[in-house]
Amino acid sequence: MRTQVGIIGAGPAGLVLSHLLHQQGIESVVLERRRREHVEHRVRAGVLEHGTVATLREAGVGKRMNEAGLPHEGTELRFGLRSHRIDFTELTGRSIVVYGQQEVVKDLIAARVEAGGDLRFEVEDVTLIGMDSVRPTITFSQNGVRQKVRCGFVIGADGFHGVSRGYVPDLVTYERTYPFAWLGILAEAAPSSHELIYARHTNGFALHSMRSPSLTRMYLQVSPEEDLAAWPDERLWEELRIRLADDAGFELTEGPLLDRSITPMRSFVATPMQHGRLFLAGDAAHIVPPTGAKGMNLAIADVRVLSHALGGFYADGRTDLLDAYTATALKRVWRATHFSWWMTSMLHVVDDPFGNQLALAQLDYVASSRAMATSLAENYTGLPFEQGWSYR
Ligand code: RFL
Ligand code: PHB
Repeated sequence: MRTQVGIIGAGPAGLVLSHLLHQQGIESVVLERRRREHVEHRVRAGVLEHGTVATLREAGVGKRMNEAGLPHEGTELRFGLRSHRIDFTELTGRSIVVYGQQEVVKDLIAARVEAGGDLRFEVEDVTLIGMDSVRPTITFSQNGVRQKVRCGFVIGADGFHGVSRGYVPDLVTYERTYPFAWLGILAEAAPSSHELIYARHTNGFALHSMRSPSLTRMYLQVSPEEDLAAWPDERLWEELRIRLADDAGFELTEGPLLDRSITPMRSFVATPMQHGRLFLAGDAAHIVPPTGAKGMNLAIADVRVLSHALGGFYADGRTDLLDAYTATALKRVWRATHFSWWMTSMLHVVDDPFGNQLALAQLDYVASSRAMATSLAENYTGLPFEQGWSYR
């Protein structure tokens, strides 16, 4: 088999890239370890930045998002029983859309399948050969048969636990783990507020989010060693009621739980994001804690840069855009890494009285200063892109 771009991983990074390349007449093969049903049903991120929404619309995969996505023009910060609204639209002229990552993934898979794209699920033992040559090759097994794809370029979009990052020699990594995790639930219950609520309570952080007018997504700060079995439904609801309470009588709508999981929190950045003709994108190269809602947005921002650079290579033989990939992508990655770390530190309770007082002072400042609120809104809705995703 031959292809122009071999992509490992059918998460948001791999699928968006395959679609954007197709829009520019560049062919790709996507190799995914899991079943299609599995990747279409993983409950993960939910917030799409202004620029992510625009990218999906421009690329012709925004139809369902336009119909079912929930546009949000602000968010709430809650602490000391008081609510403070950050008005994104008033402060920045931009807004976000709440639309589940698995819906984005479904839309992209449907578009690739409809266009006759080569997507392969349930592949095993992906191995990369000759990444520093002009004919990098991927080998893999499918249904017990070993196969080979000769590529022009290979994209490692295989997430944090993928294999691609291991093929970049002399990788430098930067990492921070946090002394807490998020226990996330999906409930069949109408959202209790029109907007997301980021709450800091002395018991810990809580987030009220949603997926649709009948599905609520919520998170609780817990210990990284926490056992899900210690959280029967009644305890979960009780703790959510305590942490999300305000002085205006906030009431939480309850309903049956459809999903629950615990996610550890980590910041991680690997550089360079390229070795020869191998390029890393999304979680394969960097992870942020979910407090800033940046993970999926960064993955899509990376592949916008790659789509433009690969477009330049195939249209005009340019290599300068590809050579600049690490620097271009990391500029945004480090900004989002700082923002996610900052939101995380401000909203979580730690075993450090000094740290907790600083966090409260910071929250107070955001709630009372237009300049600080604008900074939060600008980062949350997403900084503008420096270039388009299409080379032409
Ligand atoms: P993904 O989505 O992890 O996709 C990588 C794909 O590669 C496949 N894969 C392989 N395929 C073939 N061969 C191999 N050797 C392979 N190894 C792995 C995997 O099966 C998978 O399908 O990475 P991508 O595309 O970079 O997208 C990144 C986003 O998924 C991620 O940043 C966000 O989901 C992070 N994240 C959140 N981000 C937010 O912005 N807001 C959130 O609320 C939020 N919640 C979350 C999250 C991530 C979670 N994880 C990782 C468990 C909640 C959870 C639970
Ligand atoms: C979500 O809806 O899953 C969500 C929203 C905002 C975040 C993190 C997760 O910061």
